Amino acid sequence: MLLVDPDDTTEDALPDLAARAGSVGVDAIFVGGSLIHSLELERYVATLKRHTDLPVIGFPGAITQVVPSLDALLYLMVISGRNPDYLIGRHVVAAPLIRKMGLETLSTGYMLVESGPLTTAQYMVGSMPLPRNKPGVAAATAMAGEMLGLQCMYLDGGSGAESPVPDRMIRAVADAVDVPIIVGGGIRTPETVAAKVRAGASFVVVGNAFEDDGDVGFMRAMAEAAHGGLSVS
Ligand code: 1GP
Repeated sequence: MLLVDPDDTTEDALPDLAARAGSVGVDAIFVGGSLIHSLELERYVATLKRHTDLPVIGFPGAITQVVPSLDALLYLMVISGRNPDYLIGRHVVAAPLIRKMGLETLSTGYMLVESGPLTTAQYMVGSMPLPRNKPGVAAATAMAGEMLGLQCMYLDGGSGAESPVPDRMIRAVADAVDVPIIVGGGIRTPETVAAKVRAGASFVVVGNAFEDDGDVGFMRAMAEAAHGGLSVS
């Protein structure tokens, strides 16, 4: 998955980025961020959609990022945290809007994982991330999320994380639940992508690394690693 943050990628850059994503084997495009200053998100997503056949999925850090031109929306419940606002409060506010827009929701157990210095996402949700050396806690959290009916789990070190989610934690979660597992945050090399997939990730999300290096060869190597084209011993 390619993550596009509208504050970091301008609307002018979207046609080229969408073309590259489509040609290298990206599976879907996530749009969102913890803090977005753009006032034109609806137009931004519509522009992106005009230039790609890939699904464009909202990854909202706030209700203002829920726009009708999205194909679907990650309906994120921050189950790593204990902040009721991110467990149910914002969902109540957003639900009538989402229904009115006719947006498909993908209910997601969002788990922020300790990854080095505090990330924006960790700070914004106002709750502690999962300790990175406690895979058992992550597994129990994912189990609870699955029992509550969540459709997928997202283990996230946060944008620009110093250290990605540990493989051992991904494996523990993959052993504990049957739903797909999305992994992101601080993933910058094909080797790391391959390791996350081998540990049990169904999808790997990359944002910062593609902002820093949008070279088509690099993007292709990352996509191929996600699809099993790179084995890591
Ligand atoms: C952040 O998982 C995403 O929520 C992607 O992180 O920008 O560090 O790739 P990066």
